[in-house]
Amino acid sequence: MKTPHSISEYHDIYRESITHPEKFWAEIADSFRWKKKWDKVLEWDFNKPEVKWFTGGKLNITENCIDRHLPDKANHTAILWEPNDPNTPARKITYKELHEQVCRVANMLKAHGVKKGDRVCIYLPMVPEAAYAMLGCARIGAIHSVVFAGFSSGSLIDRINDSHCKLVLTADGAFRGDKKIDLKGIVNNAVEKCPSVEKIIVLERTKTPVDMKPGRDLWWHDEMAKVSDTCAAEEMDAEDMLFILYTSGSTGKPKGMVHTCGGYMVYCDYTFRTVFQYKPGQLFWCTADVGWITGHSYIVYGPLSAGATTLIFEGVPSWPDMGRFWHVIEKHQVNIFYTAPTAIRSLQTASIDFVNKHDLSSLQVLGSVGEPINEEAWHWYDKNIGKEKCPIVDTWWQTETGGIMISPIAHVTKLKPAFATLPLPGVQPAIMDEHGNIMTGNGIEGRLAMQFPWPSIARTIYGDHQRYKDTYFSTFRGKYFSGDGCKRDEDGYYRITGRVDDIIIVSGHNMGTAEIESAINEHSAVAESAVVGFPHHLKGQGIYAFVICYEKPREEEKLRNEIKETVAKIIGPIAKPDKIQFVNGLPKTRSGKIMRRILRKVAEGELSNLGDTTTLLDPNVVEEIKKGAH
Ligand code: 7RM
Repeated sequence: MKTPHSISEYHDIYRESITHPEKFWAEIADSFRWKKKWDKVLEWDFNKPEVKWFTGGKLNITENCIDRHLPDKANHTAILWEPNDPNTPARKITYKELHEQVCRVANMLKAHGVKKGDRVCIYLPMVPEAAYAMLGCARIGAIHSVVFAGFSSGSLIDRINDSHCKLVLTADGAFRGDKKIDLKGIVNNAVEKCPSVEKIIVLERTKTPVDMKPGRDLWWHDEMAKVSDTCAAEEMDAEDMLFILYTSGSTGKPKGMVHTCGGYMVYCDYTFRTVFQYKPGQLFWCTADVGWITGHSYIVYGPLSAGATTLIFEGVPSWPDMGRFWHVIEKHQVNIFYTAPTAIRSLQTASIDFVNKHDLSSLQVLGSVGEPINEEAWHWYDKNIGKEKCPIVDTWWQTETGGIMISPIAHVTKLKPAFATLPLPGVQPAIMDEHGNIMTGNGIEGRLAMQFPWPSIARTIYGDHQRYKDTYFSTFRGKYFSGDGCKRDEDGYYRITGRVDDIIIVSGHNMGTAEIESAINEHSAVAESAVVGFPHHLKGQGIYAFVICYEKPREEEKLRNEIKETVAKIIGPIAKPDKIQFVNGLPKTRSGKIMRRILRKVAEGELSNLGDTTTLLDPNVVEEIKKGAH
């Protein structure tokens, strides 16, 4: 096997993986169920850019995630579902039941005219049906575009229209702690502006009364009952699209990252087994939402491909109390727990009794993802949750990378708090200096790039290959640029220092500053705005907005609230600014570019050292901003 079990094995496998990458990945890919083997392992050119893995290979990912486990694992639990309300019984879905449900969804989609290559939007809460929906699309070769159910109708409209989704799978509502979210209402508002949508299939979850438009809207349970529970898996080319997932960009428009069938499957499965050292019979829980890449790769595709039991949690960490995660771990005897630093930091502020009243002895491996984990949170997680006996895998990766890239391997890599440590086999990072040269040696800091393709790299941005090229392949010639800053210490260990571009990571979610600015500007009182991140004790980064109004605001607090609500309506509540400062001008260069570097310093409270301000058009603007900072 290619999965290292000791650090010396890691070094051997790593060396082999970069000297003979094609041989390395071919041997891993060999263990999957292919309808036809590939002709060529890899064709690539980062200058074009173009990447293709396993060309000529034919497969269906659902056969690998479900059918191939059926002989032995038909009655094993594939999905363990823990509902929002702790008093509602959990549900176990076996691999056999998963097969039936996925086939039904596939047949239901077909019955409503969905064909291979069509796009289907999934806007569902964290219920097993969300996984059935994704896999049901994949079964027939339809391309899913999952939209996080916390996004508002504005975001939904942009995402549906960008990829012309034909059908939307949603629910009447969603439970989130003690709140109910009116999903169908949000979808109804959205689709008025989405001419491509022909049908909406609605899962009954909250039993909230909803408006159903005859001829367009259908109930999930009615449609599922009409179709058969078997469905042949469509033969897909390794390079056919599997899904589109939107991620924020540095312009207002989100980027539809495209992942393809073969490479994504191989990489998700391999990294899942390797990083977490998953053993048959273990229960794996990733707390992400399926609306993010982490949910795609490590709730659905990775664990199911490995034949694991994956826990899907509908609720929130803070309800009914701050001990919910720990309660779920004890209740179901979770073995591997994968969460985000933002969740750890917020749970860390609650009384330790919420942790200590639960037996967490089933835990064997802990994971972290989404943003740099600070040392304090790392130690709290290690001591209180892992009881100093569980390795913490700090996994660095991106929507664009499809799977984990730099991470410790559980029980193998010697850990260092707040370090993502070492590249996984097959991953070839480079740290670049400001002139675009590779920095060699250790004890260095620069920007993180990749020198060689890996199987699950996103192949393009849906409908905009030029933007894909500009964003990822133009900063450094012939290399993939991640957008992150990175250090390599004396031991050769990698530490990700955070974004170097206009993306901020709020509670582990990517937000484009431009996207938030354009939402703020929708408020009729606002003339212009500039958004930057600032260190936030719980969220990692918070959102700080500098806002210019047409007239001096009379009631500042009221206007702040209105602006926050505007943003919540257009993007979603997660994008609400934490701080809003009204200003008369923004620091701009002569060419009119906002000098975010200065705003960032102000937002961080570093007023005395703003760096070079000589290129400013009007230095007075900065003095005024400094006075009003909070
Ligand atoms: C998986 C995911 C990607 C961005 C990425 C980083 C940041 C993610 C870590 C991290 C430091 C980590 N996809 N990031 N994981 N930074 N250490 N372990 O989060 O597309 O939503 O975000 O998240 O800045 O570029 S994502």
